[in-house]
Amino acid sequence: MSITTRLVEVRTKILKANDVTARWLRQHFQECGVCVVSLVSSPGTGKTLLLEQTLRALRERYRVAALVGDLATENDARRLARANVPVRQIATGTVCHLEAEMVRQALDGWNLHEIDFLFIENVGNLVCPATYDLGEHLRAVLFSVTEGEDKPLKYPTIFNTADVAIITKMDLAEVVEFDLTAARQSVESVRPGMPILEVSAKRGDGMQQWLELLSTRRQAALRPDTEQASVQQSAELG
Ligand SMILES: Nc1nc2c(ncn2[C@@H]2O[C@H](COP(=O)(O)OP(=O)(O)O)[C@@H](O)[C@H]2O)c(=O)[nH]1
Ligand SMILES: [Mg+2]
Repeated sequence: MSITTRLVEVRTKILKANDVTARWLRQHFQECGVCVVSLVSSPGTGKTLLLEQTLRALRERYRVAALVGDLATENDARRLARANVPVRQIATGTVCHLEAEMVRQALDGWNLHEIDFLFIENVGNLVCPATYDLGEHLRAVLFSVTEGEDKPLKYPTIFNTADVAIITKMDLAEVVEFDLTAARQSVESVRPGMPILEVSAKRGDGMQQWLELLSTRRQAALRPDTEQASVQQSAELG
């Protein structure tokens, strides 16, 4: 057996193990009535700032918490903790994405029945997180006006695994001559019909639409018939 063949086999096994844990997490989240939302983007796109503003806005109506992944430091967890909600950092070391097992371990000791929304900020990377299901109900992929309109064309896989695209830093759009039409077309060509939000977490643009989308998705995700369907699907798969 060649080295290449063995590497592929190991990777397949890891992905399969991740899917099993992700399926368990999804069912557990459903049973506890917690809606789980993950954010993924390149480093510096604005995940943490958007999350901080989101936590501040939602905590008036919902019980919210967050997990945040980075290779090193607790910086983002400290920033998010300013919203006065439970936050935990996952330091991945050399790993360029979060895995379902890391999420499972990070939740140890938290009573998920007491949380309405759990947010997960993934490690800044548009490649590796694409193939790792975290059991989330909603995956948001972000790209900022300073990164170029063709990000979706360059990284189609992550856009294909996400449920909503968020264009961030809209307050800078004019100064960097961002072509919004081209950016929207990039998303549309990779993932026709995908909802696209235009947001500036700094100035507040688009925050209302984002918060409304979260509430609507939470209701849909946790409807009893969805729960039933998910349990049934697990039984069939299991
Ligand atoms: N002008 C502007 N800057 C932003 C916005 N969102 C984030 N930033 C800045 O971009 C930098 C990276 O943001 P951060 O939230 O840490 O990105 P992350 O690496 O994706 O978590 C920080 O300096 C933020 O203040 C925005 O909407 N507008
Ligand atoms: Mg961050």
